[in-house]
Order: sequence, then C-alpha cells, then structure tokens
Amino acid sequence: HGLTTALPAALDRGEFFIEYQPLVHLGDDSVRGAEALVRWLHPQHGVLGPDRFIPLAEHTGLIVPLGRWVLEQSVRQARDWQERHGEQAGPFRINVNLSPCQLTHPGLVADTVDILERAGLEPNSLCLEVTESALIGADDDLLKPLRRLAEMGVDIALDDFGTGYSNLANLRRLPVSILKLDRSFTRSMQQFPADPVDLKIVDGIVSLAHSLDLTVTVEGVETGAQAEQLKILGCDTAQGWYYARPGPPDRLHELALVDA
Ligand code: G
Ligand code: G
Ligand code: MN
Ligand code: NA
Repeated sequence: HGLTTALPAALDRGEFFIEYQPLVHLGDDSVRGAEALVRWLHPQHGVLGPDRFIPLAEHTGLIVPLGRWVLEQSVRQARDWQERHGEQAGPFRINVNLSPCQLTHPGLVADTVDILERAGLEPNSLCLEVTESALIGADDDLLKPLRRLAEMGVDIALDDFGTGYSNLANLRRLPVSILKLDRSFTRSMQQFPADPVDLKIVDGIVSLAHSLDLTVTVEGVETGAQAEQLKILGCDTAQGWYYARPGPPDRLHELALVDA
C-alpha cells in the first residue's frame, strides 16, 4: 500500500498537522477546551483524515511516534492558549486520542510525564481519549498505565461510548472520569420529537455517569435543538459543528474563544 510506505517519511517531513475542535460547557456555552484531531497533508492526495491513515499507522507501529508527536504538539498548544487566556473559567483543557497500541507501549506514562513537564502543562489540563472497544475485557496490565496517569490527575475519557458492548458495571473498574457519548445518540435527537427510547437511554446514561462521578460529553452536536435537548438531559460538555468545525489553532482566537 502506497500510503503505508509513505508514512514514516511523512512524519520526518512534517506532513502531519493538527486541527482543534472546541469543547463547550453546556451550562453557559463557554469554551473550556478542545480536541486535537490529526490530518496528513499528502503531497499528491491533499489533506487526508485520520480514518485514512491511523489504521495503517497502527498496523505498522508508526502510531507510537506519531501519537507522541500529536501529544507533544497539542500539549504545547494548550499551554500557549492558557498563557493567553488566563483562567477565568478554570484552565483551558486539551483532549488527545490514544490508539490501543499506544496503551500497550511501555513508554506511555514516562513520555506523557515528560511532555507535560517540558511544556509546563498541569496533568489535570490533559484528557486522553480511549475508545470503549479498546478497554473491553481489558486486564489489569492494560489498565495499569491508565491508572498511573489518572492518579497523576490526567483525565481519561471513554470515547464513542454506547457503541461497544461494555457492561455498565464494568465502568467502576476503569480509571475513567469522562464519558464521550457517541454521535449516534446526538443524531437521534435531531428528529422532533426525539425518539423516546433514545431519550430514556441518554437520560439513564447521564444519571449513571453522574452517580459514578463521571462527566458526560456529547459529540456531533449539529443544531441548537440538539444542544438544548442534551442540556435538558443533563449532559455537561458538547462538541460539534453547531459550535465549530475542527480548525487550525488560530481559529480559536478568531472565534474569540481565547483572548488574543
Ligand atoms: O478528525 P475526524 O473527526 O475525522 O476523526 C476521526 C477519528 O480519528 C476520530 O474518531 C478520532 O478518534 C481519530 N483520531 C483523530 N486524531 C487522532 C490521533 O491523533 N490519534 C488517534 N489514535 N486517533 C485520532
Ligand atoms: O474521536 P472522534 O472520532 O469522536 O472524533 C470526532 C470526529 O467527529 C472527527 O472526525 C470530527 O471531524 C467529527 N465531527 C465533529 N463534530 C461533528 C459533527 O457535528 N457532526 C459530524 N457528523 N461529525 C463531527
Ligand atoms: Mn475522540
Ligand atoms: Na468519538
């Protein structure tokens, strides 16, 4: 596969870049952070989304250095935003996605600590997103590095929550502090009236999450009606095109989300 063989050189040549999508507090619509989303500016094919190359990078192991690069860039960016922004509503936070292969890589904790220290970012300003499916049936060896990070204050989010088969009681065992509700739930809030069964499911997930001291983030919010419904259901944080599409770091200044 041409893309696969081009990946290592692409990292060396600096062909990857990161877009950021704001995370909005549903209580007051303030921007409290952003998710980092990697892209590849391929010299022939133009901009490729992560779905095109992350699976290849996972297959070849390049995901480890690529993931480390994404983490380092994003953490430095977050520190830069914090320095400009002040901390009126608490520190500006950064969410970074982790692949399952990064979880089993022995350097994860040390690399993360090192990156945070060099950037001067507090661990509690970082959230690492792990998919629900990556943690299904996870044994203690797999959870140990996540526990260490969580003990340091790094938030761990379960991404795409509600799509896997994880048993809800299993949540207690995981060092997770945030549920990111899958976009499919948000989509079903688009119809009016929303599907009553989906409403009950989201209501139930939010109640359970809050009773376990977890925060709920909703993804894929595209309309004001969805935002309103999800707010009524008690969701804490939202992300989606209604607020902003993923964009370059400067967009956060332009949107006046961060004081310049
Ligand atoms: O950017 P987009 O919304 O197309 O992202 C699609 C998927 O790619 C998301 O589910 C996200 O989890 C994943 N993704 C984006 N950036 C990264 C990254 O830096 N590392 C990993 N492992 N996944 C990423
Ligand atoms: O980590 P995850 O795969 O959840 O990353 C978010 C993905 O969802 C990215 O690919 C991003 O571009 C996409 N996305 C973000 N907001 C919206 C939205 O409002 N609607 C849709 N359809 N996709 C979105
Ligand atoms: Mn994510
Ligand atoms: Na997701």
